[in-house]
Amino acid sequence: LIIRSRDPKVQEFPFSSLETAITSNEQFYVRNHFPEPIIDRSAWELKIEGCVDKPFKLTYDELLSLPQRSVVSTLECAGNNRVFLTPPARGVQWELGGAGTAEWSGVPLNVVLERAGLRTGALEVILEGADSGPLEVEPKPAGPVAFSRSVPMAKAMSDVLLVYKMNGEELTVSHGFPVRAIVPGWYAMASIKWLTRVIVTDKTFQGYFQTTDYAYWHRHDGQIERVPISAMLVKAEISRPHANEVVAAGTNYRVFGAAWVGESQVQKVEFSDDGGKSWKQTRLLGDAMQNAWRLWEFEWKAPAEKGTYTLMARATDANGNTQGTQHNRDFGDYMINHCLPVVIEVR
Ligand SMILES: Nc1nc2c(c(=O)[nH]1)N[C@H]1C(S)=C(S)[C@@H](COP(=O)(O)O)O[C@H]1N2
Ligand SMILES: [Mo]
Repeated sequence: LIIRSRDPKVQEFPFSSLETAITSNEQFYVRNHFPEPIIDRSAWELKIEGCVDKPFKLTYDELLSLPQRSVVSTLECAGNNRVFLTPPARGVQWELGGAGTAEWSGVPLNVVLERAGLRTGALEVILEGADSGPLEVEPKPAGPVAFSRSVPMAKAMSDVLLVYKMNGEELTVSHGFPVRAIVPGWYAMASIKWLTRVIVTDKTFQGYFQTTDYAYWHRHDGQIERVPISAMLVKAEISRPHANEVVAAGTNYRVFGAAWVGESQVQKVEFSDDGGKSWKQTRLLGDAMQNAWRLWEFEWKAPAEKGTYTLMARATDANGNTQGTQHNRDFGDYMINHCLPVVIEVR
């Protein structure tokens, strides 16, 4: 993994090493905001509280005894690909590897919400982690702020999982041991690690990581509104060739990558070797999957003429959404899903 920051720990998956749809636990990127909490599983409890009839606490063993489900889901950091922004943006300089795909196993959130009994007016579910720290904002909050996000009730009841296994193994500390949330199809800031509280609320959550950070400007009907980031936008990334790779002129090269989208499926991926002027259809590998990336390949004949070439991939989802040529400035330095150039040398 590529170290992007030591404190807090931020590590990137070297995307040019992509081989399989499932990312191994060792190769899975890490994005922390605060020091990692070390939690003793026998002391861990999950509080289910707020706008419910019967608030209760769950121990780790109790959680393991509840119905379990597994889902293959891609996590992508909302700031993935930030290094491609011009002018340069502040924050983690993610290249292509602020994303990974794993099989996550745990208890559906709706199981514990139903046990608690939702009160009328229950609107959102706040997920809170055990980690916290000071924020870089003015005015500075009085005490440390926990990492927390909310999901609307419909999402909470449909596919959110309280996860204790990643690719069949116990979660590691960096990925949220003992329990994390997985919010399938959403940018990964919603998949709260070191989960300790589930708070049902009848108001829209106004937390820092919900409204100030990890939010964007949404324009509609002449209005502009601050909206929390949610589902992943459609995206294809090229794994090989990687930037600055030297490819022999006139040879056959298997271009390879992955493409994904949240709450939909990838329908096609196209490839361009002329900076996006012309496009050719690539071959999708494996099965179509909701919320998980799909590998793709393209048998490319490298140009006979030597020089610098700009390769691009472009994905389209089942709703017809496709990638644009420029970053949407209303998204700030998040949700970067315009076609990314991979500049290579043909020699
Ligand atoms: N408690 C907690 N949960 C968190 C975070 C965090 O800092 N604290 N980071 C979020 C962000 S921004 C991302 S991209 C993912 C990263 O998950 P990973 O480290 O398992 O890849 O965790 C999310 N959940
Ligand atoms: Mo993230």
